[in-house]
Amino acid sequence: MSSQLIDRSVIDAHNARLQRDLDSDYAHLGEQLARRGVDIETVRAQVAAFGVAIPSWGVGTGGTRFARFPGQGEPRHVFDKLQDCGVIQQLARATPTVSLHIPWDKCSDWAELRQTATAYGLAFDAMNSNTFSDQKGQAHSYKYGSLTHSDAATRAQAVAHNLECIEIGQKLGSKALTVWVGDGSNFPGQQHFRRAFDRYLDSSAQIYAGLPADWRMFLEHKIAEPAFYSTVIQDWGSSYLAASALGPKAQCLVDLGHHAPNVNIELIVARLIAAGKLAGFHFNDSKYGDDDLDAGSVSPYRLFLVFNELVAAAHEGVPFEPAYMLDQSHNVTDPIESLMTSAVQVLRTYAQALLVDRHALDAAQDGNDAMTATHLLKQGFQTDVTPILQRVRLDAGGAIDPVGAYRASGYRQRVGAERPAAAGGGGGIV
Ligand code: AOS
Ligand code: ZN
Ligand code: ZN
Repeated sequence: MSSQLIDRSVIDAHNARLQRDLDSDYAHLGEQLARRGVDIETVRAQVAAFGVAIPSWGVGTGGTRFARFPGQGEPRHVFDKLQDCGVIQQLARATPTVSLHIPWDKCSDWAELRQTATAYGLAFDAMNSNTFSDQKGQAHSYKYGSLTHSDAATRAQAVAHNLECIEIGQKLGSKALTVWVGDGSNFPGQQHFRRAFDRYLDSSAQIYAGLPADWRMFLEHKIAEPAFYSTVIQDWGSSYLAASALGPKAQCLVDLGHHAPNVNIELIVARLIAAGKLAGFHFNDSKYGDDDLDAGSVSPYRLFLVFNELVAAAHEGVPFEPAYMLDQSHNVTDPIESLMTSAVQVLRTYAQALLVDRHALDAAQDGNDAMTATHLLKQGFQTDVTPILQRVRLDAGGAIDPVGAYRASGYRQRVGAERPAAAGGGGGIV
């Protein structure tokens, strides 16, 4: 099985060429940080302990509402997807878990899937249900909604599907269920807002009742799409109301692309942390809407400001345990390259946020010194932490330059020959 992944000798040869430069860059950065009172080894250990999950659907080409242009060697089923995730983890060492989507990732032997994951050094993150599209042979259509549908039998079917996702997740060692529903309306007057929300609460309470004791339920809000006039769980307000009504195991998941333009997402994150309701994140980037561009590719400072809230809360000892996942749609890149790059970007941003002098920031805030406060954030954001990231990968057995090593390995060409062109799992809605 491991022969399917990247050969150790390819990674070693690649690292051997880069290690001298890394050593000198790392030493130099260590000196710079020491002058600021920051111990590079402490930062390195924190970054090494950080992981972000890969969505199984991310390793296929996403596509849009208009078209999907499959790439070479697209994964044909969940085992292929897992193999690609194994490569991402092998080289970038930042993504120890995979998040599955049911029914896209259904298979006939969950025990075998779990064993395969373990062999690749992977475990399973949150399970994702799908009641936003109809599956073959399904009795009731989700055209007019799922958990909030006006018809009780359709709601019951959607509840049963979520309970099945929990059941599968238990076989895989998952500990959370993420529920995103696109339910809503396309015309003013089409839907009774309060009744639809009540139906959501009623249906999700039935799912919540099926959660094992050590599981959490992540409610993912999204402002619009596929419903373009109104969405039932459209923002963190509705999500928070629902999570509060359900109970302590229900929390609010923040997908960075799911807000109105210019919304202050880091402020939402701070509110959810304060309320004990932050489930975690779907990282991606956007320019216009739920674009699902690669994390930090357009607005890296916005991502930094989110991490600044997380690091501040951790520094202050606030109890919280966010789940981190990428949720991107790759249309013009090799998904493996995008996912490695985005995982590294997430770690980079975390490292930058760790560099902020929290005590100096507290003092600047208390003293109303806006210029110093904002300078302290910029100082962290503008630090090139690349040597720390490279070192963390090298120490964990990964590649100093994951994309370079991946290209040198010829993995894509190899799976291109092994996997005949197929439609691929996972659609254009991410
Ligand atoms: C949809 O816009 C969301 O981002 C969800 O997370 C969705 O379930 C996932 O992207 C799979 O389509
Ligand atoms: Zn998402
Ligand atoms: Zn989305």
